[in-house]
Amino acid sequence: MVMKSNKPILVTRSSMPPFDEYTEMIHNMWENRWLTNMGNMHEKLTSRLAEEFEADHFLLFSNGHMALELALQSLKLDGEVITTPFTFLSTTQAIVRNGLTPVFCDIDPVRFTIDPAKIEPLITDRTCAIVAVHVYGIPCETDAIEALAKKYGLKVIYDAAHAFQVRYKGQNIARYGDISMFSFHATKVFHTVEGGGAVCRDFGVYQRLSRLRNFGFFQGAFDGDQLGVNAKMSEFHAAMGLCNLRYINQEIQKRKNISECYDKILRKVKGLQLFPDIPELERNYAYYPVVFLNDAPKSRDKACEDLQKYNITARKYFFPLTSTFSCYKDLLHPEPTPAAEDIAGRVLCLPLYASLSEEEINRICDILLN
Ligand code: T4K
Repeated sequence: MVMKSNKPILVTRSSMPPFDEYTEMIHNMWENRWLTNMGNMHEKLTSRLAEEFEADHFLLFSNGHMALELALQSLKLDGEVITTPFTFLSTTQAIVRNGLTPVFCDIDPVRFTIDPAKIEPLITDRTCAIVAVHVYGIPCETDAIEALAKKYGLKVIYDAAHAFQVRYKGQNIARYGDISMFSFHATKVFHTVEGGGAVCRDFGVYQRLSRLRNFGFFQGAFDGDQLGVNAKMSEFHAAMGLCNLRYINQEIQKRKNISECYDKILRKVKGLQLFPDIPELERNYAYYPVVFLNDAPKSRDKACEDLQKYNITARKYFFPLTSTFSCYKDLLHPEPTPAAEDIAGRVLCLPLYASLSEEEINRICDILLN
């Protein structure tokens, strides 16, 4: 019999650096009073992450959403953007808030990312870009996407919110596309409490994006033709990032161990589809998605409810599809995306964070197996 615990298990739990390391890191700020606007911590984290992403042009942001929204703006796009509905609502909102029209493309049911074979029929003379998502840290089929982009002269923006430290086909995931955007939210593998980043291929785009982030200023000078906002990261957030970076390899190793514990038990269960096997992928173990193959959506919803009875919260990331949100009812008329709809009705993300114990994993699996 599975025992109910008083200690709730949530879908994730932020990892924290040692308290003293963080206070040491911010100590000087009580002396110098430099708290934001690209201070010392901000500059250090920018250069550490540029190294991490193997990027020439990298910018920090106040959060991942602003990085994505401004990234799209910096590319001066107009018209239709082909994208996935199987994502967090930020992806679609960033497109719509830029005055662009999202055209929803179906996903690959094994990989959960946009299906390149379904992109080409959606391309029209209004199409300007593809916004693809490395959902759960699973890389999109970058070669096929970028071949299409080249053929039709489209920009490619990757929402890599979940993909920190993922490597694919021998290179850092950040090196794909015109821009790759990352989230450093508290729920992510690497976090700055709130925060985000963008890697740009082109220096001109980087300059524009930098201006958009800070009211139109670039390297201290105001460029009047570029209206910007305030999407800067503060020194306190950057300091958290610098501390967390020290532990990122341990963090990913612990998540790997936990994922392997789940795999060992759940791989034997018929009717469950687990994380896809993708050649040339180095994972970051950001999420543990499980797809219930039988009797959807009842079996997924039942599993979720049963776990909740034991104080365990799993999450239906990403249900419902963003194309179905009521805010788009009068604005968009999406074509059906049956594979995405099917997966959204069957998927459940199980708890995954560095301090999850083996005993807790066994308990979660026992409830699912029962
Ligand atoms: N693109 C994609 C594909 C994304 O998934 C996201 C964000 C973005 C873009 C935009 O990036 P950001 O602007 O957020 O940087 C969470 C996150 O807020 C969001 O960052 C994330 N994706 C999304 C998938 O998940 P919720 O509504 O599920 O979060 P919440 O508050 O329910 O938290 C989930 C669990 O995390 C809690 O049960 C406990 C734990 N938690 C949460 C917080 C806030 C902590 O341990 N510490 C915390 O501080 O959205």
